[in-house]
Amino acid sequence: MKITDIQSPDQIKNMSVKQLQELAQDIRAFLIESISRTGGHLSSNLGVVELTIALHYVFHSPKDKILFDVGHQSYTHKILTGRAKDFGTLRTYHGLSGFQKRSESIHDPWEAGHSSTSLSAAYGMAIARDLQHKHFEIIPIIGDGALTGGMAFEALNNIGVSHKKMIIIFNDNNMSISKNYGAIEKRLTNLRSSYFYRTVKKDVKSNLNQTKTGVNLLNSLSHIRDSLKDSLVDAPLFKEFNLDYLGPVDGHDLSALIKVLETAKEHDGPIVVHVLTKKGKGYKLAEQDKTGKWHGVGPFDPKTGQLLMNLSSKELTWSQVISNTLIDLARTNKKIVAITPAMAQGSKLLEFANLYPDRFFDCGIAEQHAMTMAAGMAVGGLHPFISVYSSFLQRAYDQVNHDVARMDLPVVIGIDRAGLVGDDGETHQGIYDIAFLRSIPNLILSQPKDAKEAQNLLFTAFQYDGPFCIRYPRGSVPYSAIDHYDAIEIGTWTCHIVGIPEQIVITYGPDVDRLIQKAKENSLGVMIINARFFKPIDTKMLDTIMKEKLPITVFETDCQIGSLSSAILEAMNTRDPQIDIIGIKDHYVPQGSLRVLRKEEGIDLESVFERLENHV
Ligand SMILES: Cc1ncc(C[n+]2csc(CCOP(=O)(O)OP(=O)(O)O)c2C)c(N)n1
Repeated sequence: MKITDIQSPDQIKNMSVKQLQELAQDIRAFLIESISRTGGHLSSNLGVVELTIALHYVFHSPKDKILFDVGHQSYTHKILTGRAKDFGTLRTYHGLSGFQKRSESIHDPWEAGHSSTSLSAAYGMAIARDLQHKHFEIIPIIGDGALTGGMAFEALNNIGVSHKKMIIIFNDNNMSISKNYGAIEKRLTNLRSSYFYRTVKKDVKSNLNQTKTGVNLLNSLSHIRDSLKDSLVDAPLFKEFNLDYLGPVDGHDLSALIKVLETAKEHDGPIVVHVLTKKGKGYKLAEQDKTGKWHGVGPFDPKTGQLLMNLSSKELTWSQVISNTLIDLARTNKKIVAITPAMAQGSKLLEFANLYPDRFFDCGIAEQHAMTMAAGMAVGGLHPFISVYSSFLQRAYDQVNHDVARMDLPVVIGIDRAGLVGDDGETHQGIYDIAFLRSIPNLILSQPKDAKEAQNLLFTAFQYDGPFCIRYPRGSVPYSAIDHYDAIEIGTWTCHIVGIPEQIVITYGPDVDRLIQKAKENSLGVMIINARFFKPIDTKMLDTIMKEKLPITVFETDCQIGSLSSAILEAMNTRDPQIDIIGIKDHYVPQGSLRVLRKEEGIDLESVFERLENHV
């Protein structure tokens, strides 16, 4: 079958297993060819081809709801639901999304991009279904990486006592982006190995026996029970959550998959189907990958595996610049430790991990825990560096505020992929962190304009005894290692003059130099301000440039509400307060009665009235 001819999953319903196997091969070839041109999440998708075919064979989408956790592994689902013809537009503007997307297809009941949400969403959908007396299946598919995210366990904690019917597919490929870490991973190793001896296991006793729904299932399924019996093993991890369990099953064996899914479908209540898949299946380089290089790739030559876009030899990614500097600083500063929530590859921390294995911590997909752990390390006398992608830092907002900033702890937060990230779309654009961090007391928030400033900022951050954020974008920058570090005075901006300035532009990050270059090329007389601190901002510099009486443009590349322009307008307003703003200042408010606190903060009615009288 021509892959692009598939319009609907109905087309595979009458296929034989052999035909489905051929389809799987064709889809794999299509994925490799297509992703090699567009880039995308190669390994994860190659791993779930048979699983997705089996899901669409057994269930009836869109009536039944298939939810992929993160959604990065939903390409075969897209193909089977009539979207193969659009794969040339994958992850491009107005093209096919790299994740499930509700606006894209009726077969996408949910959308994500961030990890570990599928179980909560499925549970919510199950509650809505049952309260409205509707009847359909809900099938979340969650990977072993995503299962390290706390949200998944919070959901399981509810699901396990709910008796809501749902089939949780546990897609276990023994990898997150790179190696998966933690106790769960260890526990799973035992569970996985049961697969290898299941065929010789004589007296298999399923944990299905141990819950009420499990007994029902076994009774009602006597006809298929025997054939499945060999697949049923004790599942300690899921049993603890009161969940029935089937598996582990070979995720590349279509007949086994279909059988186990049909069984699970009969089950009344939540059930976990444990599926063992091979990440990168069918593409040798991806199969052998242990570091996550093939998890998400740019365009490549499928024959050689060579990436088609190579950096110039003088450039490094921003993440690499930060990582090199961190490695250098960590040589002499033994208090430095590095933390990543499952992004060692993307954040370029693998070299640090190799050099300082005792000082490197991969927490799994657990931004909240990672941030509080950093705070704990700081209390314990270390000076942690935690690297988090800007959009994933949204997860750790309370931990930055409550655990790091409130106690004013020396934690350096590297905000990677800050600003627009491009092809991963809405969920990954790192454009909100300035706005959501700026309101947190005690926090320093900065962004370098070039690699030299990045190195000096990181050096400065480790000189500072409090929370210090450095954000840096996706992409690369000309780099050479500096031979000595210069501390940067916190809260200072720099001024760059091109020609005879007729106007002023305040901007930040790599756009500073781009703009200088462009102004020179166009003989534009302009004063360009490098606003390398968003908090605190350089109010002295602001005063100086205001005196120039030149038109000022704030050029920001992140969300406009609450970011640099807001900071500037707030500061300007205090100098010429036509608008008098009354509110709680930039600090943590201690305990006290509301009456006392309102008075102390100047937001009680008397204080407000006094201000009103003085304002006229
Ligand atoms: C909150 C959050 N943190 C980090 C990521 C980056 N990320 C995307 S996929 C992935 C690994 C997921 O592993 P797994 O669930 O096992 O799926 P696999 O790709 O192995 O199939 C990570 C860490 C994310 N999407 N969301």
